[in-house]
Amino acid sequence: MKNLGTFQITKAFPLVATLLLLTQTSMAQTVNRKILTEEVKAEFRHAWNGYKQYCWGHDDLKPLSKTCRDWYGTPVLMTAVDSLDSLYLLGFKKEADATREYIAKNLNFDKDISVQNFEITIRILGGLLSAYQITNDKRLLDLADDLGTRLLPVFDSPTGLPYKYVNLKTGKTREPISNPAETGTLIIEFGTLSKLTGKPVYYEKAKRALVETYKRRSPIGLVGTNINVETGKWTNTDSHVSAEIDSYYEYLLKCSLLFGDKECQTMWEDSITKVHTHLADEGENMSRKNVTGPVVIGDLWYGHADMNTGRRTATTTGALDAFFPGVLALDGDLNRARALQDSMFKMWQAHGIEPEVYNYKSGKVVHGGYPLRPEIMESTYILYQKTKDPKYLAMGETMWRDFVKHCRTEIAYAGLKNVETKEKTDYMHSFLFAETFKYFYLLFAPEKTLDLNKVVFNTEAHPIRKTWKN
Ligand code: DMJ
Repeated sequence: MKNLGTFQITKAFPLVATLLLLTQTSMAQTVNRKILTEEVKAEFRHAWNGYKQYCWGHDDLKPLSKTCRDWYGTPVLMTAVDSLDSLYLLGFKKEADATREYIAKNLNFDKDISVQNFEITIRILGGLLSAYQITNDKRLLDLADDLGTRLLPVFDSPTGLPYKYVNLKTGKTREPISNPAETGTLIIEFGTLSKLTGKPVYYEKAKRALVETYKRRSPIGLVGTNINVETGKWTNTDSHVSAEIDSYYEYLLKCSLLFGDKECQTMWEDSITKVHTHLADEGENMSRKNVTGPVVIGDLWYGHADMNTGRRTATTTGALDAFFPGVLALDGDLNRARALQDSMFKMWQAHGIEPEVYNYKSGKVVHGGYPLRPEIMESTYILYQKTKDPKYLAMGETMWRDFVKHCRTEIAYAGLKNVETKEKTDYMHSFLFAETFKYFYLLFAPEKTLDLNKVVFNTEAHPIRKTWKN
């Protein structure tokens, strides 16, 4: 019995495992990356043209009614900013330059609107910083600096944990009930802003929020779903790696990768151990004891448990949870990453597209929406980069074909109301351009397109490069 590390498979399955690998490899040999790369570009262009034709100057396109949505009644150019670095990456330089010009001339944060700090940070602050690093256009950094200053009042709570909303003009904050994803997914953007402007305040405030979240972990090392930023007390003790917690874990790791922050590394290492101990759910094909080769078969899922007792509260996962194999792979835990990715792909294949919430024990869809989420493509891309196993290209191709088949509309792309009926919903999130198309593209595009070792993606897939010394 050979130990391959943290995750293992039973001896009873070597033949099955080999056959599985051979099937996947031969499937993968037929993947034509060049054609797929061109297809992704063409579909990106199709959706972008739809957005431009109907909603240029507005935040988002509603692709069925061909109308527009501005998140706060007045535009903050959500889709334009979120898409900018993707436009450059996919090679649409002329379009990207024109969009950049439009943003530089029209984006203005001096508005009497109360915005959600998390969403504005990951989509707009992250988008501006990434595009600045690509273009060196100082106007983008100035916009980011102005936005960062206007967001800073969120941290003025008794605990240093950020309020959910802040008024960009008055600095008035609201909504003290937050969650680890919103209190702990800020350090990549605010930290980068500090490094690029030389103003330490951004890093310090976001880092404190991350640490204050971690400090409130339970005695068994888990965090809950909701926390009051004024009292520092948990208002919902359900623990998981899904909505409202997910990217807190992602940023503990990425903070250490991008900034070399040792405290972040320690917090990540401690937290991930507790997640494996209390949240992992291993199916009957999975064993921690026996191992025969590099192929992991069987089930690994991460469910819900009470943060204080570790008692299992739900056996649900979903589209958002699919970021987790990618994070594990980034951390070098390839055995767990591979096993979990296989599980997530099973969830996708159950209906030819993944649901928002899925019960992995019963195989039932709990919430059937699919708002064009990118997490499973992100993990597929990272796993392919880390393993070069062609099975991930084949996986990506299957998902790409399903995605186009079910989500394409006459003028753009639409999320699904229900993955079982495939009925569409009248919305196209900006993360379609920022993330979903980008990860598909990066999976299939030539290896030299982007070196994963040289960038850290924020949770909205905006690549950040460490261009500073320390
Ligand atoms: C994105 O805005 C980000 O990836 C965030 O971390 C989670 N939700 C969406 C995509 O699903």
